[in-house]
Amino acid sequence: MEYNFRDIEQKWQQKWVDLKTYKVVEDKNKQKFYVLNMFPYPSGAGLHVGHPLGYIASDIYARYKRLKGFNVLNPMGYDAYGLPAEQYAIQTGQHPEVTTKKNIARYREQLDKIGFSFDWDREVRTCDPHYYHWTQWAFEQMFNSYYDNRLQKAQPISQLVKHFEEEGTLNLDVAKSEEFVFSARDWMSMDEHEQQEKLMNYRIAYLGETMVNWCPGLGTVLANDEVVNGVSERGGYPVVQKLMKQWCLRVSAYAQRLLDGLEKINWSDSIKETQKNWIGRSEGTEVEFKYVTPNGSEGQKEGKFTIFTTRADTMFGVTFMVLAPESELVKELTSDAQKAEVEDYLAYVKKRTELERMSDRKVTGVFSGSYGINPFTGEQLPIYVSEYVLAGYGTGAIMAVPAHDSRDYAFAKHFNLPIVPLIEGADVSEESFDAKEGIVINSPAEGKEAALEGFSLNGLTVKEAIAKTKKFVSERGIGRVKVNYRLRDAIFSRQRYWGEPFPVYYKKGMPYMVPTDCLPLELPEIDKYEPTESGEPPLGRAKMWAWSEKENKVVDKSLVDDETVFPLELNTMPGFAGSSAYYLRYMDPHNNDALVGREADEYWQNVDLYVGGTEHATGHLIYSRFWDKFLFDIGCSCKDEPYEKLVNQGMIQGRSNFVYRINSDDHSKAPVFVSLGLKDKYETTPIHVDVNIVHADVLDVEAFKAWRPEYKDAEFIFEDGSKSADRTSNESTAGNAVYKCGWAIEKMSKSMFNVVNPDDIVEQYGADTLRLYEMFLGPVEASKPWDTNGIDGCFRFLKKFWKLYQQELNDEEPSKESLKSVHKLIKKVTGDIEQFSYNTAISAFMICVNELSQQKCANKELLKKLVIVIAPFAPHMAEELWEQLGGETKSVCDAAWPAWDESYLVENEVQLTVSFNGKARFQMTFPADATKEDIEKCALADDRSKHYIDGKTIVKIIVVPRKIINIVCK
Ligand code: ANZ
Repeated sequence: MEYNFRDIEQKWQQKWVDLKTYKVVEDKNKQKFYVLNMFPYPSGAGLHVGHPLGYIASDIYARYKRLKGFNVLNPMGYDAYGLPAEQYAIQTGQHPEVTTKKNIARYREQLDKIGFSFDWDREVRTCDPHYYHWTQWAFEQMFNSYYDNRLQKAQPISQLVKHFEEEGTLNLDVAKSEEFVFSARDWMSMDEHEQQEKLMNYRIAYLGETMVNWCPGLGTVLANDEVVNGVSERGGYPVVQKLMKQWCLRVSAYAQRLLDGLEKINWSDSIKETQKNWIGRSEGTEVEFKYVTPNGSEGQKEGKFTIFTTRADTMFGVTFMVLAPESELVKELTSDAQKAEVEDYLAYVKKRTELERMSDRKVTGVFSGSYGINPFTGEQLPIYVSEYVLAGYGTGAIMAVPAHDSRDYAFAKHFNLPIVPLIEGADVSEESFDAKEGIVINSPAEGKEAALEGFSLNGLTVKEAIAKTKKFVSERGIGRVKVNYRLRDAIFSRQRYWGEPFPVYYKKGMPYMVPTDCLPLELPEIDKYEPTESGEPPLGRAKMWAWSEKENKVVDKSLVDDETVFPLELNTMPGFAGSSAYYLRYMDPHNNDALVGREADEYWQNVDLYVGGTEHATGHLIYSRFWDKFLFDIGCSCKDEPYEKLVNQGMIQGRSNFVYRINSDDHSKAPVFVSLGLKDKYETTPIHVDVNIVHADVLDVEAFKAWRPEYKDAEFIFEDGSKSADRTSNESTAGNAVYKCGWAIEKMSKSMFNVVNPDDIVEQYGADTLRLYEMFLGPVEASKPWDTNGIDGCFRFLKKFWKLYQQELNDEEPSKESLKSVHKLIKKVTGDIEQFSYNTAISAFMICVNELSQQKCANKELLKKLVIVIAPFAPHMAEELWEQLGGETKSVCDAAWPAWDESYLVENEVQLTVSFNGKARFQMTFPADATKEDIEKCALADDRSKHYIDGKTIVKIIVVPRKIINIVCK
């Protein structure tokens, strides 16, 4: 029988649906294994061959684990909220739900063709109210929680209220936005509004004033990467920094746990490193400095402020101080004389994004007019304001040590400020900036009217000096040890339509939660998807968008009376909201009472294998870990790390093809294209050509002419120099009379005409070939070009595999060689799958099938084992062969992964090198169990030996079986 992949694939895809082959239910008698792909955003362009790479890799693993007896959960769904659908809606008026549904249907169709083992009964869509019900619920839980630093755990806000009632802020060690001090009496005397305001400072989901990139032209906040050179990437509208009330998540409270958790999980070192840097733990010291302002309209002022330093040892090298422009101190410290200059500077900084401020090396700043006093030397230090100090990090104020910090150095040079090294006479150069372990301090500055009699760091190493200074400032009460994290709280509001609505309404500007039993709060209909004329987010257009406390339901906005009917929140949640806990929902997707039921959660626990791209290293993979830790704290998830093992698939790059158009000024003539080999003889312009009309780099000339109207009459100079113009149309393209294209590896993109659609590959070669080929391209983690030229090899292999079974099979004893071939393969493939080394496993299959064909192996049992082993890679073919062989189970998916028998793998022959007087001369093959005497006899009997002995006398023969033979002769 021919290998008819079309019939086979169609038949089994249908059977899998009918038999519910991939439906999975909790089964306590079986060990669970949870495989998860980062779910896709269903874009309008559909899948290209790069997308399924990770899905195929995880599908192979899922199928393998099932064959090994595990109960495997392998779900799929859609990250369905997102900007492209909304932008499209703005342009066309088409409801984003309509386009999203259409795109999902297309994705599903494409996915189905590839033969994945997804349990579609568990599908989730983030835009489905049954799904976002639980996103909203989790948000409410965060609103109703605070983070206890001592317990390192989220706690119900009611407990904090109790603490305030009993002790005020005394003995409180919790995560917060601002430092407040009040007594229990103070608390009790506050009205509800004030109390709520205070509580907001501690909630895990809180409404906070944060600096955002505000784009008035687009009416929305933009993310850092959407702003380029101070204007919006889309449209080029000006962007300003603006303090705005936004929903935020207190991710920073979890910084240490997010860091510690990395030790427990099996992720690549590079992703862990990226997350560590993102969290950015920094152990340093906070030191208090006094300040004095010059005599001005408010008289001379004095006060204190705190700086954060990781180099407390450099106290004697401080020559000036710097405040972040946003620091509240700026106003206080700006002298009358400097006022105008400072204000100009602040206006300039407002236009700069944080990213620009950090990456720009340009030195800018302004003197405030005031001075700080070094607590160690009593020296007066000018206080500057500069954008290189960030408001959101440390205390937003620094002591500057230009001899040891490169940014301080550049600043000092620019403003002509003193530079004082800690090592007397040391060369101040870029190299000395780093804290070198062994460096011994010998600071000339210590001699200066030292305010602290007897305190010296001279003679100490940097490390010792830091420790000594830390201890000293803590004891004197002028500072303390402080751990800082770069990780910021996440801004959680978007001025968008197509996202989860917040279950929040406002009473006198104070947010209240829609009761949990009224969730989900569904996204309302609106007429247009743009901001309102008054600049409100699109939800400002919704008519039915007010909350009635009395009726506990959404009512018409015109009914708002601020007594019982209140306005609802107009922002929606950002893209990462829906993807943060989706892995939990897959465990129990139809549960109407909980995000995940206890039983399901305890059975599935967490994801054993997570597959997705590295681009999510600091976004989704941080938010999701945070979200899960929070759910763990409130007892909703039983594991505090969501993803045990993470595999990052590489990118599939496109392989572009080019044709070379001969340059000509006469545009009335038909264009002429010259083949690759001859192109250097002309002046040409390379033009991208659709890779789908190129085969093995040879252009399908007729298809090319039909591709674009302007190429209708194109002429060609072929590789052998012949011309299309000289050829009659039905002449065959003999020899090298072909048009050869050039090629390059580039990003797979529509504009480069190098996008390959998996549907086309499936149509031409079948899904099994596509699956095999994607894995054969190279290691899963590596980025690699899509090169269709190799796909035929995989297709031929599958045909050869198929052919092995299209003969009379028997139950006769298989040959030793065949047993060895198959058992060797099982061992290799088992090991390779465990390592995700699928390309090497496929090579092993190819070798094995060649061997079995040569051996004319027809043993049914042996060939059956082979079918099971290939099933994860080529499931359709495996099912068909399994059926042909009369397999014991309805589907090969339920067979048992075969074990290999080491005894078949023992080598029965060995190759030895025969040496003469220590010189290796030739190789001989011996039975593995040959004795010393046998080897000696055979070696001497060989004709080649006679040649090397050449009449000399043999003095000694050294034989080490399986290792060497050395014949010594004189
Ligand atoms: C004196 C000093 C001397 C510093 C020296 C460094 C080198 P990490 O490791 O990232 O935590 N700094 C503190 N707050 C800052 C802010 N808001 N914006 C910009 N820079 C800030 O860096 C901590 C160091 O960065 C601190 O230690 C401070 O400069 C600066 F030879 O203090 B250092």
